Amino acid sequence: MSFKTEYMQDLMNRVEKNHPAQPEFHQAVREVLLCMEPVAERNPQYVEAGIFERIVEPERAIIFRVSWVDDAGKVQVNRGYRVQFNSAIGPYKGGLRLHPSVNLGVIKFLGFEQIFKNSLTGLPMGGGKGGSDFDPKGKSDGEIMRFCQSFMTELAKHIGADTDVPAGDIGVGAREIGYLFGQYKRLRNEFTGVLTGKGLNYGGSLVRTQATGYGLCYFTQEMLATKNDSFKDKTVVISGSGNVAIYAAEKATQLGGKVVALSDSNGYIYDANGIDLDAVKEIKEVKRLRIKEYIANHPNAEYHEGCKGIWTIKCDIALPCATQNELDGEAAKTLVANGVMAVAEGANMPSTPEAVDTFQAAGILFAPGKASNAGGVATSGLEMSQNSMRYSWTAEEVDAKLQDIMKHIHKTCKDAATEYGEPNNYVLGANIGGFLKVADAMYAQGVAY
Ligand code: NDP
Ligand code: 2IT
Repeated sequence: MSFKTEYMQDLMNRVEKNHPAQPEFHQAVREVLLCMEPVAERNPQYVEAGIFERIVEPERAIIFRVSWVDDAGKVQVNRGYRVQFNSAIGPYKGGLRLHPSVNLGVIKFLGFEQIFKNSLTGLPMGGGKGGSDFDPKGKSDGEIMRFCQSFMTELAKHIGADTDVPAGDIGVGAREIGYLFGQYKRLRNEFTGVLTGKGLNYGGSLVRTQATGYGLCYFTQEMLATKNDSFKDKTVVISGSGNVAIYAAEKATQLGGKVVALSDSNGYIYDANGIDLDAVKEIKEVKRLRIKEYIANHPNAEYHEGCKGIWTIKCDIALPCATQNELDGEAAKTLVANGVMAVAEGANMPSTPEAVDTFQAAGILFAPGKASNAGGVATSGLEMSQNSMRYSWTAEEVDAKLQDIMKHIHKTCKDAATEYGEPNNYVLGANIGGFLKVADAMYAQGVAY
């Protein structure tokens, strides 16, 4: 796809020039700006107010040294980031990622996506993201704790329950949120909802752990319903085996699907009988081991080295839930040739632009992550509400709200896509549906931000 207007092409050129060597950020911006051409045409006030130029520039990006002492007594240094991208509709909100591949461009792409995702939830949350190139793999609990405490010692200066509310992402789950929260409380002498994904006995919300995966399946269910179909008796392939993948597998199974494959960055497992999810939870959540361990107690299952091969498995529904650009054009062609009917992104930007083009050209249902994985941050928003009220909803109450939100996001995408003449284009619908609320808020608030 290429730009039709000089205005958007010029803006894209400027983004590439002003943010050099940040390919993931360019990719995320390009996808959104391509969808913005008809919006700019119908809304000249956005062009006049420079909304497009402003929305691609983070309000603030903080980069800091994180030094910590490892178990051998050696000083280690990592780099920490928090990109506070857009606060037009609420406090900055978005996760923290701990992975060696993290750099400023990756955090900017994630923070940019988060603006539109958070807007789609209908809740008052701006967009932000953070993290570090720290690699949690193979680290002891003590090392993780000392890293998180050092990271928070700087981050605490920039966040707050009404300013910026981080949460988990790759490499950050309940354990890390606990250490981060403890350090924030120690530094500020304040018990507030400054992080989400907290433990249930200190301000966490029921269903937050499950929310991204469950929400992904609720969104997929809505898409399938437009074709009078459902998860029932469908073969499902899910990449990753972390928080999002595990709870996507749980809900897909509850809705009648059969999940036959999961992966990690080393390889994938295939179990034609359907994955034994209790075994996966034990391996990944309790023991923190590799997915390969699954075959030790499941003799009928197969393990294959390399994570990309998972897309060669024949399936009806594919849910990429690992990381960005994990599903390329070639994998998309194989999925389509094998008869896939729906692809919904649990990860952020897991499909390359070539893969998205392939799915759309084939006319299959395709849900972009900023719509289909929004259940996680939506439930973070519900955690913030409960913290403000100093009250907790039951699991049934939270789950019902999550289902409503995912239905609402689906409708917002569908309505925006229809209004702009491409009713089946969820990428267009999600970008426009997410953009309008933020753009109107920016417009109303004047030019400074
Ligand atoms: P986890 O850390 O719990 O799990 C990540 C999974 O993805 C692991 O199986 C990991 O394998 C795999 N993975 C990570 N990096 C790579 C890579 N470079 N290549 C192949 N596999 C990789 O993270 P989450 O489940 O929380 O996050 C998964 C995705 O979902 C991310 O894109 C995240 O941004 C997105 N997301 C998360 C939300 C949340 O609430 N947690 C909300 C919305 C989106 P390995 O162990 O080998 O690294
Ligand atoms: O990508 C995401 O939406 C997340 N990692 C969750 C963010 C949050 O604030 O719950």
